[in-house]
Amino acid sequence: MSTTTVTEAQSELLKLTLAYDKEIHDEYKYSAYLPVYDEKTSFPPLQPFEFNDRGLVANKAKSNLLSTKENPDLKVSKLTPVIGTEIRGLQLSKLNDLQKDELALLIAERGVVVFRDQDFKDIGIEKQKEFGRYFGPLHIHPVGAHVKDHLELHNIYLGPDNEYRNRSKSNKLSTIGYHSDVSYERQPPGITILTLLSVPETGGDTAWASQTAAYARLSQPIKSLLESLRAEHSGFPQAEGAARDGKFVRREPVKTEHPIVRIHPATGQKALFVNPGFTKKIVGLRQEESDALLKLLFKHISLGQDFQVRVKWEEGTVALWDNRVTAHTAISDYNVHNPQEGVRHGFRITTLGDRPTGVGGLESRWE
Ligand SMILES: O=C(O)CCC(=O)C(=O)O
Ligand SMILES: [Fe+2]
Repeated sequence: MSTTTVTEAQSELLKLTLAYDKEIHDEYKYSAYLPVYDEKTSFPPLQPFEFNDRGLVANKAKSNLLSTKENPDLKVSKLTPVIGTEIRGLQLSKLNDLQKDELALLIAERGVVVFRDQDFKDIGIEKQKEFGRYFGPLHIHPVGAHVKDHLELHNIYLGPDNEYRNRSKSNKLSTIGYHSDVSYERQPPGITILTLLSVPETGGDTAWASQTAAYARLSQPIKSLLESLRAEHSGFPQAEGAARDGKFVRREPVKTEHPIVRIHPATGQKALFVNPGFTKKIVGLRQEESDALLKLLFKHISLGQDFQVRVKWEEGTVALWDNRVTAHTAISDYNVHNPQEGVRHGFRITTLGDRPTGVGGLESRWE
């Protein structure tokens, strides 16, 4: 991987590492979105804030968002019975507030909503951020690459000039790693908006698992047990790994104990809130008990193809998911060194949500 550190001699010293090879992106339309690391700006711990879920005030029938009378071009289809809806004929960039409220509810109900043929990638970074902010404050990733001058745009990039996203997978049997985005945060993300700018001809799909269905499938005794427990989600391994790899850690890592069964504020649905990416142990159990129970749940989430959906990206696709009711994984099955398979590049806008609440008011807590 060739990365260069350029120190720009401007009024202030800006230390910026380019995480791509300039030469192979000469003619790239989205070169302003290529991955970089600001190695100067650091952030204090995230502070509590009051979160208003837009889905709470939405019209349940979604008559503004999904009206075919108003919009005869609209095509809405369920990708599977349990999770995932695909929408064609509607531009995210043109939605009014009532429609956005209904969209927030639809995402909560369906887990992930995939919009095709979008102009979202071309509306400019300020408008992209403004769209995200409607749903919640934007998260700045503690260690990830981002878009130059916009730390809120977390970079997704895998190409011949930067294989860093696959580093931890090189000694693994597969690239699958189900997670809920940065679930270690005190008020972890609600809606994530992922836009791809460059899509391999084939490969590089994303998969989501429904955590409401995963919860619903469990037997009553296991449900009852889990509803009384919290699990620890940790940002430490990610931050320590990044530091080991010479990356800048812009916010100190945290650990948070979240209820294992979480209630979505807008739908009232219960969902499992543990994931193999960030959940380290179940609080209050013996080590072997915690290990066994987490292993059971991670296997359940990862193997449940009958409550998962796999989406193939197209030019113009934008996917929006609710991290409170889903887990997801990138599928890095293509050969980045084959020019026919190409580069996969995009950006993620991640909105923060509520402090998780479980059954009987069981709340997240931390030291
Ligand atoms: O690239 C993808 O398909 C998903 C990436 C992802 O999970 C993430 O950045 O959170
Ligand atoms: Fe993710």
